[in-house]
Amino acid sequence: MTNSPDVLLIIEDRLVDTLILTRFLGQAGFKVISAKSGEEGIEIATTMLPDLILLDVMMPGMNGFDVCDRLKNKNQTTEIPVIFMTALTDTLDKLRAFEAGAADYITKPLKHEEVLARINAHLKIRKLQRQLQIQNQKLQAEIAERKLAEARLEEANRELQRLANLDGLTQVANRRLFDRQIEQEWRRHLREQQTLSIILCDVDHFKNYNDNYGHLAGDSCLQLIAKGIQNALHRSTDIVARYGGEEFIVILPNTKTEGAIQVGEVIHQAIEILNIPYEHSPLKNYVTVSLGVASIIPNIALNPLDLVGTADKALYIAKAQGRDQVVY
Ligand code: GH3
Ligand code: MG
Ligand code: MG
Ligand code: MG
Ligand code: MG
Repeated sequence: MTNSPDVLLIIEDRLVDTLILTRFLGQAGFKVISAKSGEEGIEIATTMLPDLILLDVMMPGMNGFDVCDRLKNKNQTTEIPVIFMTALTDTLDKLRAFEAGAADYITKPLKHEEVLARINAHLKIRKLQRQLQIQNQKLQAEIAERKLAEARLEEANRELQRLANLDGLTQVANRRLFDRQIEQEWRRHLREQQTLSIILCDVDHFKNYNDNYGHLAGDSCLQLIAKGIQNALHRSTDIVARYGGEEFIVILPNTKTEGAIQVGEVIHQAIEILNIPYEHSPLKNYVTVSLGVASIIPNIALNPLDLVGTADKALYIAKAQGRDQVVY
């Protein structure tokens, strides 16, 4: 807030009226500028942006109504309060003034105290309006900022959620997500009486691999295998998860036994094709996996653990039969 005086613009064709009013308002503490025609008034109003305009109605050239109309239609001047001053007292004229956007209307001969009171009233209203506008702008900015912060938080939460469901080493789903997904798929397959299949995939002689190549190489090997399994899956609904140390598990929704065995073979081959060197392997000279496949149409007497148990038994048999194979 500045302490500079409010600026009043008088638009009036009669010089003597302007002089008297200017003198009085100047003594009242205002800075007064004036124009002697509507055209000049519009120009001064647009460049000086006064705080309030006192506008005569009857002038040669543009009359006051048209001047007010024009000021109200200009962005820069639309909010400056305009008080009409005229000898006209007809109600229709007053209505026309307000239609043109006048803030107020004073009839001539002017009573100075009344002019002063009305000017002060309208300046006060204008100031309050400005404060409201500023507060409103601040509020809008705050709302926008808060919305942005909320969106960022949501995004961060989603990312956190995503990370909470991913295995840190291999970037496939972790056990937590698997447990949730298998429950969900189980219920859906129970409702729809469809076949749900899973595949357990365990790296052969991996302890020995770690012992030979070191734990870091073992980690890299697990990353490659996770990728290999993921790339071997072609349905977007299939999910691979890290089930435990060097064990992965695949959920195959709506997949019958033959299909699941086929996917098992594809994974088996995909890992073979990776050809991860394993010189000391008791089996081949590259890393191999054993896979146990299980399928079921869920019923209420069983639960997902039964399905995992069946796959685990198949995997055990695959190991017992010499590893590097798929068993149903
Ligand atoms: P099998 O053919 O019977 O599966 O033999 P195996 O050696 O693979 O089985 P075992 O369960 O005896 O050993 C699994 C090994 O996997 C033990 C552990 O050192 C290794 N392992 C488990 N998790 C990780 C891991 O995150 N990183 C690495 N590098 N090794 C892991
Ligand atoms: Mg006049
Ligand atoms: Mg006049
Ligand atoms: Mg194992
Ligand atoms: Mg193993």
